[in-house]
Amino acid sequence: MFSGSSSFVEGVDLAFFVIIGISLIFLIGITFGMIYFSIKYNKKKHPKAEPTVENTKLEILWTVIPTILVLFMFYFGWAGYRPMRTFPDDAINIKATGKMWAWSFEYENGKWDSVLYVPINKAVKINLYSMDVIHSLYIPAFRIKEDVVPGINNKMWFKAEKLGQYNILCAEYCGLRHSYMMSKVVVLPEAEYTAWYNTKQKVDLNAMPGELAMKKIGCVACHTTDGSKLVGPSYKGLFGSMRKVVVDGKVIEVKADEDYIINSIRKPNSQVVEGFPKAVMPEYKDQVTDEEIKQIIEYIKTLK
Ligand SMILES: [Cu+2]
Repeated sequence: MFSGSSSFVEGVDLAFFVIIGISLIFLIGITFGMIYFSIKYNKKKHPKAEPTVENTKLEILWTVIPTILVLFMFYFGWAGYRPMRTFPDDAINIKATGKMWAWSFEYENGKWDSVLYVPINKAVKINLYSMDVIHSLYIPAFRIKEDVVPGINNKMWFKAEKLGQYNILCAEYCGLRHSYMMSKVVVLPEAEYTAWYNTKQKVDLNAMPGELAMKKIGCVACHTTDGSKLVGPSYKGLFGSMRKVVVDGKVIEVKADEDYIINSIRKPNSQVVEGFPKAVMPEYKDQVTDEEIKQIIEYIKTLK
């Protein structure tokens, strides 16, 4: 009946239209019933009220009919939902990481991207991880949405059935730049996908390891390298500069040396740069290795 961009579209849309259809019948029925009764039992025609005390038949009827209707709607909802929770064994595994405020997708061969590339007509299983707060991976065109909760390894799967690009959104309010947490899923023909998968990670040869690490970790969702302000301060001219930071409510001046940068990654809220919101950045622990921090520092040094 419905054709869509994933194998779930039919079931979900059917449940949606069944529920909307039943609601619509009731809306029309109740509205006209109200009008009819208010004319029929008008005060002018019936000046004295005659209340009905008990009507067993009516009570049975208004218990049985809604029960059947609710079970009817439940059936369609369940039928549409069950395949989403039945994971096929031959699915491709992709790890999706949500963080404030970007998505990244990592493949079995270590390749990663901020855009989700998938082959057509092939089951794709997404393992969901959060680096900080609760996010929700939402692909409206595929009719799927799943919470991304720190400490809980949620998962979802889908089979894309139409080539093209579809939006990915975060559907759980996760802070200041929640609305910027968008990406795309690109559905490719199988051969094109395989070719993409097997080409080495496109690495900008001119880029320093620190720059690549920052892109992968997602630092650039909040910090720029060109001096412009996002949620957090820019990296431009950072290294070696004097910074006014708020420590325990007091503004002090510190030098942005290596320890300062390490501390800003590991314990960002112990020294927030004056004028920037407090407690926005999560503490990065095992999400960033010491080696990566070293690379990041080397890169920041070059941003004069
Ligand atoms: Cu989010």
